[in-house]
Amino acid sequence: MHTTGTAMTRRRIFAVLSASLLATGLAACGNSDTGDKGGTGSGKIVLGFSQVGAESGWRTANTNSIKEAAAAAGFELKFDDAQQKQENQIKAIRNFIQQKVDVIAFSPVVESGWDTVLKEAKDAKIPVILTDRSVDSADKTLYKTFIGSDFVKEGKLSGEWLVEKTKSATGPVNIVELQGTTGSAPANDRKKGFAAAIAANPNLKVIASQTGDFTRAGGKAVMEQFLKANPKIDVLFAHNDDMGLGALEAITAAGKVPGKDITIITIDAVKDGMQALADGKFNFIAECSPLLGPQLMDLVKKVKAGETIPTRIETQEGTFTQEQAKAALPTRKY
Ligand code: GZL
Repeated sequence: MHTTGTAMTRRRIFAVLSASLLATGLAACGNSDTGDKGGTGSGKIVLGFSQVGAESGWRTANTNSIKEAAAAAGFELKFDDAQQKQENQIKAIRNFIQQKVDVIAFSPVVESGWDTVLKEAKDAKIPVILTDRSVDSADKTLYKTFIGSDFVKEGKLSGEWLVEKTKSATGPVNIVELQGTTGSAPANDRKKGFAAAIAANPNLKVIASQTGDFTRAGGKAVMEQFLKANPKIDVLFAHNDDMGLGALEAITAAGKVPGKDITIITIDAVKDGMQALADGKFNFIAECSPLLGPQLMDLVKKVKAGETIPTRIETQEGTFTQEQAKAALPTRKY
């Protein structure tokens, strides 16, 4: 077919234009693909996670849940262990901002001192999700949501069980308390809930209360001091299983029988704690689930997609007596 010069020129122009439009389109798609999925160009959603540390069995189970769920979701996970130091978490969050991750999630080791770095994340248009522990920032726009437990309720359930157990006691019931990390939401709120639950019973007295920093070593060292300073201790309330497990060593070394001479109440319900409960060394545990990974990844997807999510998501948890621990142990996931 004979094509005139003008028609030929028009065809060539059309061909060149189409090719350049196609190339631009692909590049735009490629850029938006990289741009949408964080600055790493991996093509995946990039999640920056700052973890408190590795202080307890609960924390280990929580870390495993997050890593496994991120892998299952096909996310690129940038994971940082802050060794229980707030300055390390702030550094990690700033690194995530520089790396242009898609979403930042973290468990704040303490409640205060986060506004500046969270404002930096907000200015960088990187959404933040709080997991496990919360912050006391007045500005609720600094994070998208909190997912975790109701720590006040955990303390309240612990206190209510003790009130019921000691209702026929006539004399004073001396309680010692191993607090979690000073300034952390679980330590503040569990203490608050427990104190409120026993307040109406003047014979229930907290005669000593000190932090064991959620670790076994801390629980053992502080319990040794409690035992030296207080000849009559009837109850130990430990803010987590690990401090209770550390205290067991001190109690036994002092020639006392845990679970009998001293009633022991803890929080978490990790496997070692549940074993101590089933063995009669602990008397009651209020559960605090570390298995937040799958829910967190679902929230990351929704936040990345710009969907609206609830501002607070609480995990469902129970409590365990010695008999219930024996029944539950074989199927415990953590
Ligand atoms: C509670 C969590 C606490 C656990 C401890 O959600 O932050 O920190 O109770 C852990 O075992 O160390």
